[in-house]
Amino acid sequence: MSELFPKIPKISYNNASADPLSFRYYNPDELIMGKPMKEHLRFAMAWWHTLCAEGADMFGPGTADKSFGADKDDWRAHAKAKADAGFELMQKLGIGYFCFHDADIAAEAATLAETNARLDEITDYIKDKMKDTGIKCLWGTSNLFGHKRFMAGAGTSPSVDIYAYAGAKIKKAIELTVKLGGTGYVFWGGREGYETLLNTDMGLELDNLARLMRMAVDYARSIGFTGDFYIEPKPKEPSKHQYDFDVATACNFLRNYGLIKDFKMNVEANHATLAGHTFQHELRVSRVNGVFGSIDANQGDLLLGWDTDQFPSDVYDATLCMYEVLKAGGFTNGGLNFDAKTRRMSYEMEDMFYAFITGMDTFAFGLRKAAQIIEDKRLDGFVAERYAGWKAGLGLDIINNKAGLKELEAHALKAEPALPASGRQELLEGILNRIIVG
Ligand code: XUL
Ligand code: CO
Repeated sequence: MSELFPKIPKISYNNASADPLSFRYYNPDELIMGKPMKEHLRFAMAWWHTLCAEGADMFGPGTADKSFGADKDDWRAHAKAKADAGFELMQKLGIGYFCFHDADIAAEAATLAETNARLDEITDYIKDKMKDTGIKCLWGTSNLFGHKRFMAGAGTSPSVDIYAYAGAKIKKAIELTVKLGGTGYVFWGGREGYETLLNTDMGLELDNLARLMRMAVDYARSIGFTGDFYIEPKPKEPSKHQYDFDVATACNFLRNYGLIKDFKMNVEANHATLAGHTFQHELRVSRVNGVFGSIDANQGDLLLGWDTDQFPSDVYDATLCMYEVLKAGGFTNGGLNFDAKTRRMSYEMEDMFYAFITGMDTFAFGLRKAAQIIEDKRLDGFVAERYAGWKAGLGLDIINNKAGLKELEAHALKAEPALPASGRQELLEGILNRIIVG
């Protein structure tokens, strides 16, 4: 098969080169803290942005051509051309995984049965390409937000028929994920929320959403899926309010409905900032709740209030992200999926390669620096020292549930407490800067 991007060579690590078609920081086999960079980072390509999105916005149509030389009215030819382009891109960049929605890999047909037949056919094709290249599926999902039938939600739809349709799509998407060996299944509920409470039965909607997730877990386990389910929190857009607002809200939902043991989080950087959190915050909340799972790596424009899904270039954020990843023990079933798209003005495929190289290098840099932070020990040491009082005496008794308010009062009556030690934020930020800038 002829190359779709003949001008793009295989991208390799060349620390000394100024060539933008090379990696400056990502050296896949180099060991960082005893593990190859590629295993730490587990980069994935998002089928939708890379192979489908053409840059349309609210005010104008797409600017990029994602036909990849095929007739877009011929679903089969176009679906295969997209797969060919995706595998060539992943191979040239050395990306080991991909993520997909059902709707990304084959255009929806007139009936569900026909759509499912298309999905069966194209996943045979994709599976063959996976076998030839060794590229794997990180996670799959179903698009339950694009079609107008889902305007009022899928798992939270007021319509029983649409709820059932959503269930059928989830069932198929789980089957496809299992067929492609995916180790994750994502729930992102863009329309699982509301526009106005005046027309919304929130209690019923939440209960129904949980019921659908329970059905998904039961079915997936029954057909041998051993991977993780993920909730991908996002506070808003397209809904005014989304029920999986942020990691803390999603954890409460999962615990409330007894789903927490099957689910983890797919944290997306730009969703975190839309929720008024830092990316690091969402990862830390996942980590302390034992639900750190996977990452959709992108960044937003902090001056805009919507999800711009930009390719990540912020090395500071990437460093703090990778610090959380290392502290969580690294990825198991998850990875770093670039849920990111090039800007509308960057409409050439060459731009896609620059975008991935910048994104991958940003996270490779972040990984290197995060490892340095841990090896340097000053930041972790400061935190350990700050909480040293909890290692002995009354502190330890409290931790071991051996003290109540009476014991606290007896202690407090002995002497007025000294002020807590300085938080030294500026010192710590300076240490971090020195490590990052070098
Ligand atoms: C939307 C978003 C989705 C999910 C998968 O903001 O992030 O693409 O990652 O449905
Ligand atoms: Co995402």
